[in-house]
Amino acid sequence: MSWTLLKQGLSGGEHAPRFFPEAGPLAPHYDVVVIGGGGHGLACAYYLAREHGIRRVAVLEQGYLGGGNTARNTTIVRSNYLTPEGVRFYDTSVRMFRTLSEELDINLFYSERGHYTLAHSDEAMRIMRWRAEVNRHLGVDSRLADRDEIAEAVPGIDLDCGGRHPVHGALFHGPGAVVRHDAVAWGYARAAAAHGVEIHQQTRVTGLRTAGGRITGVVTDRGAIACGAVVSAVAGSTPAITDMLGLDTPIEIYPLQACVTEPVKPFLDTIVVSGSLHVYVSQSARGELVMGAAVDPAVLHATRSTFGFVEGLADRLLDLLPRVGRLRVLRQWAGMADMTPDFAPIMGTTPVDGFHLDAGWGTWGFKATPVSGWTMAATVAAGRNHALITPFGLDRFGAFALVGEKGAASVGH
Ligand code: PYC
Repeated sequence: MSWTLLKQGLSGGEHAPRFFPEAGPLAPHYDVVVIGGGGHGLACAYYLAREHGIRRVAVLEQGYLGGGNTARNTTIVRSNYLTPEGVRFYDTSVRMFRTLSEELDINLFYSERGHYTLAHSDEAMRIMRWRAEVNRHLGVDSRLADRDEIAEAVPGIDLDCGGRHPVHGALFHGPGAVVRHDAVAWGYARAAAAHGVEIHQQTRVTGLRTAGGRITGVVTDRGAIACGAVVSAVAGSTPAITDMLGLDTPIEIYPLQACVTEPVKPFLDTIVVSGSLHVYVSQSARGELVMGAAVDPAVLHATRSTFGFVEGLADRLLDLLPRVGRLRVLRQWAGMADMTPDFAPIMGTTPVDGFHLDAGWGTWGFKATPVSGWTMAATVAAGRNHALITPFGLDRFGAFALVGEKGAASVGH
């Protein structure tokens, strides 16, 4: 038992200090209202206050802080995307993650351990080569790996996958990392609050007010507030918010499920992904295998997790890593992935003046947390999209200027 725990138990009422002050009543007016108290919303609020001096900011969270997709992902960070737009954007995120523990003064357990995306066919190898070349052209450390290297890096791997899907090679991405997801949200929350940001949990947005095509306020289940700008960073609840403005997006919501096993001694110190087997797996600092699959096959606005998911995942994982067959699954869960047709996010200004979207993250929102917060804050402050996010505007769908990122998905969809 830790000394702090013992001291608290015996002190009869001495509590650890709160991470951030409890927000009182809502103020009648804020400069910016951020809807969504996950990593993205909190990071945006933090950078608004710290980098742009915009401190009258309220973050509204319908549930508890970081309880949406921030807490429901598999903690992977990487920048080995397919398009130059995606690579530049996620590379900035990786760079920000590397120094985030110091910046937020909290140990995020950022652990850079390399990331193998396995290819089970010549066609898949071609995509890996393509990604490696785009990555390296933009200064990102990715390269092809052969079977011998994979066998050495992934103890116990069956490179023939039970004879069904032999591994031809892989894309190796050195900066691939894992990081404690809840700590990212809590770190941003504490730092934002220290700069004056108010964080209101258990506060549901029920309406948005506009006048003359401009956002003027937010209606909540705790009363209405006026504001100069709104950022919506609500992942699976995006359609519920955009419907309030009659704003059309091509987003569809699919559950994305994941699970962890009981902890075992460290044996896997890299991240392994197979798009063909629909599996990604890493080992956490606690020793658990953290695993996931593709999104569920049908649109659904729910976070229920299913036996069928674990059964299917285990079936495919055991082709790859037969030695983990005796491990028991401890927990499983689901997030709501807001998928776009081109697998790239929707970010920035919208046809409603002052209303900004940070959405469409599909299966890779967590890894974008720092860069999305930073670029969204800059966009709100400047009144125009930050250069890194201009390719991701909502208007790209009407203009047929898609950013085809499907080839960089960890798992097939
Ligand atoms: O894109 O790295 C990824 C990822 C992992 C799990 C879901 N998406």
